[in-house]
Amino acid sequence: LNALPMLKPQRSLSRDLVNLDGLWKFSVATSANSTAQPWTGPLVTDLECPVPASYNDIFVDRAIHDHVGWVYYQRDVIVPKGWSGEQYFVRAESATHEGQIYVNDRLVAHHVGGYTPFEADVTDLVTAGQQFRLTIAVNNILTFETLPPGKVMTSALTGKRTQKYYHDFYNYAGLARSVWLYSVPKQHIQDITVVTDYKGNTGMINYNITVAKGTTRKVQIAVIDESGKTVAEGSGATGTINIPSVKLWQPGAAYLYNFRASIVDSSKKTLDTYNLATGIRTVVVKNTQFLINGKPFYFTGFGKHEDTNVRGKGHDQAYMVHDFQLLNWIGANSFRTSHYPYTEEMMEYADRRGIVVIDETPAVGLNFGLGTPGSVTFGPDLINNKTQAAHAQAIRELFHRDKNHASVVMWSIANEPASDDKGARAYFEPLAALARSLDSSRPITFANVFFATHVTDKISDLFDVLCLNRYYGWYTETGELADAEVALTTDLQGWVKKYNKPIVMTEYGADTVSGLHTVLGLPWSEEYQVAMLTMYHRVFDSIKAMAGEHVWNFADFQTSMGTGRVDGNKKGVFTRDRRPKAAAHALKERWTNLKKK
Ligand code: GCB
Repeated sequence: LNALPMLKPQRSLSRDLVNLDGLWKFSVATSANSTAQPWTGPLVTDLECPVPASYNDIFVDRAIHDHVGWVYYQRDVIVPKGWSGEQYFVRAESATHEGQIYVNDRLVAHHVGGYTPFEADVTDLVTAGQQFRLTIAVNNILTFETLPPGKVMTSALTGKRTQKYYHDFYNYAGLARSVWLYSVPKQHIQDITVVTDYKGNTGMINYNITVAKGTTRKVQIAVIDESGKTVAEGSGATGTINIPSVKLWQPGAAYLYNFRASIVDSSKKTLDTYNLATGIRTVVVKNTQFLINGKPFYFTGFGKHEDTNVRGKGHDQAYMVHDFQLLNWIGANSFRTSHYPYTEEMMEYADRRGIVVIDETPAVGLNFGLGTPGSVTFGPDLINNKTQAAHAQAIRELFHRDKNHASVVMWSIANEPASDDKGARAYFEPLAALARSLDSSRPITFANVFFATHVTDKISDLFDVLCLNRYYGWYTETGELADAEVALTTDLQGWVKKYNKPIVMTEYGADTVSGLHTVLGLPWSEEYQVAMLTMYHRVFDSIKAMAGEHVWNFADFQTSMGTGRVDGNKKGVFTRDRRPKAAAHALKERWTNLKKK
C-alpha cells in the first residue's frame, strides 16, 4: 500500500516550501529493468525536460513519444539553511503512472497510481543548508494491476514494445504536475477532515485533525471569514465549530472561510498553522433530486480532460484559468474530472470559483466489450482481485486528497465499466461499500456505458445517482437524429421506471471538425453537433428525473493512434486550442437561459 501523504503543502507562519519546477535533466531507460540504476550518479544526457509537463510531445523524437517503461528526471536541490530543526519532505503531485524518488543514491519513495500525490521524508538524509541530487524515475506501463488497465504488446515483426489500453485518451506520462520541497515543524498537523452543515443561519464545521507522532501540544481552531474577521473559535483535535450568520458556499457564488488549525504551546506560542479554505454547504440526494443547500441543482457543463498541445497533461495555470473563463462564458456550472483525478490546484480553483465538480477515479477502460462484442471483462486473468485492490487504493487516495473541497459534490468511482458483465457486482459491491465508509457526506456514482442497459446493468442500485453516457446519433443511428431521439427517450424512460434516482447525462456528443459545414447537417459538421445536442436537450426537458447534462467533451483532445480518430477525439465544443465551435454558442444560449430560471 502507498502511504497516504500529508495535507497539500503550503506556506504559513510555521511552514515553508520550495517549488522544484523547471527544466530537469531527462533520460529514457534503455532496458525494461527499473534497477538499471542511472540514479546512482548524475544522468549522462543532453536532454532537459520541463516540469510540469508530460514528456511525450516535448521532444521531436518518436522513440521518446512511444517509449514504454521507465524515464528519469534529475536535478540538484538545496535544503534551505534555515530549515535545521524542521522536518522536510520531497513531494511529487503526480508521477504517471508509477514513481520512485531517489535522494542521491537512496530510494526514498515508491508510488503506483498516476494522478495522486506522494512524498518522502528526507530530514535524516540531507542536512539543512546542503545540496542533494534528486532523481525521480517514472514508469508509464499499464497492466491489469494498474488503473487504468492496459497491456504491453510486443511486435512480432520488429520486437517494438507498445502500450495497449482500453480508454480513449493518449497515455501521457511523466511529471505533469509540480514537485515540491517543503518543511513542517516537528510538532505538526498531519491531516484535517472537515464536513460541513448548517441549521437556519448557523453554519457548522465538523472537523477531525491528526497530528504528527510526538505532538504534545494542543490544537486550536479559528474560523476567519473573507473580510479577515475571526467569526468562531474552538479547541481540541476533533469537534464542531458553529458559525453565526453563515454565508454558504453556493454553486456560482463561492464563499470560503479560512479554517485555521494551529498547534499552540502552554505559553500560547504557535508551533504550527495550517489554513484550509472551507466552503459550508450540504449535498443530499432525495428521490430524483440532487440538492445543494436544500435546493435542486441541475448540472450543466462538460466531461473534461487535462490535455493541451505540447504539454500533454502538464498542468498549466494559463489554461486552467482560461478554461474556467470559458465555463463561465458558456454558462456552465460544473464539470466531471473524466477520467482521473485532476491537479489539486484545479480543485482549489473550483472551490474559489463556485464551480461544482464530479470527482472521478482513474478507473476507466474496465471494459473489454467495447472492441469485441461478447467478450468478458472480469475474471482471474482479466480485471481481477489485483485490479480491484488497485481500485480500492485509488479510491482511498482520491478521497483522502479531495475530501475537504466544497466544489466536490459527488464521487464517480469508475467510467464505463462492463457493469453488465457476470463479475461486475462482485467486483463493485466492496468498492461502493469502501467509498461509503470513507465518506458518508457525498453521494457516489459511476458513469454507465450504453450497452449496460437498465435491464442488463448489475450495479446501479449500489449508487445514488444514475450517470449515463450515451451516443445515440453518433456511434449508433449515425446521422439519423429522428431514430436517435426515439432510442434515447426509450432508454431514459427505462431507467426512470426502474429507479427513483436523479439522472445526469455525463456524456453525449459528436465528433466535429472545426470549420466543416454542411447544409444538410451531416455528421462531422458543426451543424450536426448543434442539431444533435439540441435533440438531446429536447428529450432531457421532457424527463423530470433529469438532474444534469455534461456534454462530451469540453475541448478536442489527444487519443491513441487509430483509424477512428483524426489527430485525437474531436467531440470538443471548443477546439484543442480553445476556440468555440458553433455548438459553443448554442450551449451558451441554453445554459444562460437555464440559469435565469
Ligand atoms: C466514451 C468514453 C470517453 C470517450 C467517448 C468517445 O464513452 O467515456 O472516454 O472519449 O466515449 O468519444 O468515444
